[in-house]
Amino acid sequence: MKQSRTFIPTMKETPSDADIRSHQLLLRAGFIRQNTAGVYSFLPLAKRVLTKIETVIREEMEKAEAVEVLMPALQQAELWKETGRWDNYGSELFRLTDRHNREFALGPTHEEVITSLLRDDINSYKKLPLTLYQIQTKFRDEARPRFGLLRGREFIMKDAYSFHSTDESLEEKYQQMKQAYTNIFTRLGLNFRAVLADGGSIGGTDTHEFMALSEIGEDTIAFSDESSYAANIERAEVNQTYEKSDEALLDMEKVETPGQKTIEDIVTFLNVPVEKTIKTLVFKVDDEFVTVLCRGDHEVNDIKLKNALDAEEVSLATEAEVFELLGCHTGSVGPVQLPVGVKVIADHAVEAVVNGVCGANEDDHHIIHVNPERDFAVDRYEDIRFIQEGDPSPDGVGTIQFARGIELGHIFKLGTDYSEPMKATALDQNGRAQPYKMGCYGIGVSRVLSAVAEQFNDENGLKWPRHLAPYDVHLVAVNMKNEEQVALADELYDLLQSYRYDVLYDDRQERAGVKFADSDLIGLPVRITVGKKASEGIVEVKFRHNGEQVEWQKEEVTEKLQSFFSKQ
Ligand code: 9G3
Repeated sequence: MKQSRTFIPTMKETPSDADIRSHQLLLRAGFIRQNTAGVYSFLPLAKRVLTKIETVIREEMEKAEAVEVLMPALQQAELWKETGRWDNYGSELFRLTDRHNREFALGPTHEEVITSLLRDDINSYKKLPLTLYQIQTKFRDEARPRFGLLRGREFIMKDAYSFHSTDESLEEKYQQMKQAYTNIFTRLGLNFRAVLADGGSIGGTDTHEFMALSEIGEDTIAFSDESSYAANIERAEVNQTYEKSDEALLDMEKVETPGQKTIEDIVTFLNVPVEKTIKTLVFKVDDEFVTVLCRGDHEVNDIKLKNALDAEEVSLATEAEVFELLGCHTGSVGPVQLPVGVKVIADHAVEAVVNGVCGANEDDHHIIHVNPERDFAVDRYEDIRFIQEGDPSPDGVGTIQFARGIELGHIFKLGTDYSEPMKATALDQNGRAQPYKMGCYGIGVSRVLSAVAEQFNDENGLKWPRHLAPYDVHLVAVNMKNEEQVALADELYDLLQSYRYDVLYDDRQERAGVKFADSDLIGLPVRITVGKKASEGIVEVKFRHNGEQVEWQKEEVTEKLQSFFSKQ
């Protein structure tokens, strides 16, 4: 493609509202433009990369026996009312009405649509399993769109849905999709991990996330330094036994701790090890207050708490609610002599505390020598703390480290969560109507583009992996007024295209410096420059991945390019 004929609006300056490298570079290199918050246009170079990413995804979906469809973005509200999601999704769901005042959602995902599509036709186990997927635009009114394509309000997703008459068939498809995702992210050249994303029970297969490792990732991954264990920190389970000291139990005693609020204050003021302190938090769980205990050096994981209590809604009680309930401020709350009926949930580590310290439910006072069971009752001990770096890996092999990740893919077992309420059933061998067992499998395609850009760049710009680059070769004619240079550049342009290379030919009337800077910014794998030595039939070649520069005779260009690209 001649650069004078395409649209690549490069920018010298870094836009002020782009705060991560990939977002800055995709803007500066003329790949994307923002229309409004969280809404982007993909310009020609980005569109070509998207197409290559999608090709890898389609090939792997084909191998996983998934068939492509394209579903509408306009989804009638009735479908979402069948599953109850019309009401339990709030402002994140884009809603609109048509000319007849009928309600619609702009699709954030397609469980309802695909299930309603199949229930009209798939009514026998003989027609299952079936796996359908699409690559389509999704809409989610994110409260804080940011990081460019990483968290947009309109984005491209590959979403697949599988339908089964047995759990075994679903499990088989789930493993097949997990392998397909591993193949996809490997072929895309991304540094990624498949992590447990739910329950975290080792070997549990209810859901996995595929994370690209990146410092700017919003998710934290807990992984073992010696085994393949990896889990989203929200879900990583703690599997640890705590040593209970055999020191004699001392008498409980209330002490004055004027102005001491935090665990650190108490550790210093009372000169006690943090492992002997008990942190007490009051949570509102659905519509009741629950007191939650963890050791002072740990943090309560509200996702685990929610799962342990099988609650819909879990949030920290406000200062006012705490004062109303206990007559003191949050820094003085403790588990001793709570009002009757207030449940106490404690993390396992609390059970091993001996002669500990906790709040006295009285401002500026704490209790020392407090012992669980003797001095306060615990309704349930649960794993409700965040795992920490240095903890033993839950699978018993190695120690936990943290890494930050960008979630690129997420696969789920849905069971009958959608087919049941939507009465989507198939007759089983005994002629009984059973709701489909379903799985769903997503990849953030536009997010993948951003993750690749985030992983492949340097101080001069983007550095696309060869098989994802928008073009294979950047052909640059230095001076378009020099007939010899233009002649040789034109000749090479035709020759390379006849060898089926995708060539971006910089034929613009621009200074050489501008052309080279743009070329480094855009980041194609190879730049062939036709300049002063055109009269000798010599071109300069620069490889973007390592900056190496060489000179080739024009006659050897195709053969040497071939050997470069064959080193995939
Ligand atoms: C909504 C809105 C946002 C949402 C959802 C629904 C996330 C929603 C979860 C999924 C699960 C999988 C199939 C492809 C892979 C992901 N955000 N999710 O259901 F109404 Cl506004 O989308 N769906």
